[in-house]
Amino acid sequence: MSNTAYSLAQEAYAEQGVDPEAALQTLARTPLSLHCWQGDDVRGFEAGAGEPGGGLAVTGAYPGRARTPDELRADLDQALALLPGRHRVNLHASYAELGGAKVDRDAYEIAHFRGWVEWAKARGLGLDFNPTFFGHLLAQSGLTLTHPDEGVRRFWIAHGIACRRIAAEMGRQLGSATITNVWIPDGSKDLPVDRRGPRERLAQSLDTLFAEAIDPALAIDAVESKLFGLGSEAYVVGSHEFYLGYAITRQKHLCLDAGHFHPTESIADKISSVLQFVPGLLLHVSRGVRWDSDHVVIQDEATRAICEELVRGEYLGRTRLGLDYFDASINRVAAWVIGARAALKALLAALLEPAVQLRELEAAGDFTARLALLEEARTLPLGAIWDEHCRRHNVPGRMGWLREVQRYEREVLTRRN
Ligand code: RNT
Ligand code: ZN
Repeated sequence: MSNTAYSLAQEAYAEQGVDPEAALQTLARTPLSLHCWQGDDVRGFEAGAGEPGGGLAVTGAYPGRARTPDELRADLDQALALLPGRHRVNLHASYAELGGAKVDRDAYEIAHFRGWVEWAKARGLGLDFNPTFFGHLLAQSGLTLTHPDEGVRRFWIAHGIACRRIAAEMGRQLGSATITNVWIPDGSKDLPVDRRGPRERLAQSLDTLFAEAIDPALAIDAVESKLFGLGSEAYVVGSHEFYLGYAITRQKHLCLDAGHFHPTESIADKISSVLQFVPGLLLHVSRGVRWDSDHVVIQDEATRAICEELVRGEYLGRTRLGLDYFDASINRVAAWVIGARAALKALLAALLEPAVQLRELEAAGDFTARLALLEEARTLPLGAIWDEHCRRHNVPGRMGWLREVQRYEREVLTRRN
């Protein structure tokens, strides 16, 4: 039955000059980096771990939050089993397994991530990484790399340096370059008088943090901006302009988080601009809703537009796609799967665009037909191609995945409380 649907869909796409087989090949080669922090409400596993702080607030009280690394890995296994293709997992330093050792973040080592690396290696997964500049005594003021106290700044710089070394070692052991993303919460709730000092300190801190050269085959660096956060409504030191300038002058990857701009501003339009000047992009695919930047990704206009730009500009090779959201009001494993499948479907839709025809129409100045075809393409049978993709990768199609999550909830998640 599904094969019939697939061949009919193939015909429909062929009529528009599109080859679904080529689209499926590209889709299968494109990994998403699954953010570990959806599974435990951004808490991590350090001693005394609790609410994340840093302006990150997780709402909802759905049962089943992962409380240990083993639980989180089991939940990730369950989510990954429901995604077609081979993906990656994105860790924060706060997910270190310290085994009771009294070691602070400035001294973390690869040994503290051995459990994660072995788990990833056994599954052929790549890992990505983030220093954690929140949820710590020395981040309680809301300032880290920009703190006026040099000692505090030095602690956070040392943390960043430690994390880059860990990331490189992860990349070496797994045979796939880790992307290390620096995001800091630093900012001010109310109108600051000095906007310059913190930004000067941030540039200096970052230069020290990044001073050590690391083989890009092992690890690459990204920097992530934000417009405002809870508690940093009036001023965020690491703004878009700051990091755009920083990434260009230091040739770092720029991380664009879809929820970190004005509500009507799309990161899709930024891609072809910034890629003129930075070596590569990290995308935090997320969904902003009013003041929250981290709702579960869906196939909305913004997500589709991002994928269209990546495909149209042939930028997939220079882009790392990561998810970044946290929702504790629904089943957390389902939240991963819904967001990841939505992102993959949006990418598939972009790969199935009648690109040749659209470009011809545009070149000919026929903007009437261009708009008409863009609209027509939206109702081409994407679902049948997606179902075939799931079938080939042995994962449940349509709503079949939800039954798996519901079983997992009954058998595993509800027993955690
Ligand atoms: C915060 C940033 C950042 C975090 C994660 C946990 O606004 O988006 O990427 O969500 O590092
Ligand atoms: Zn982000």
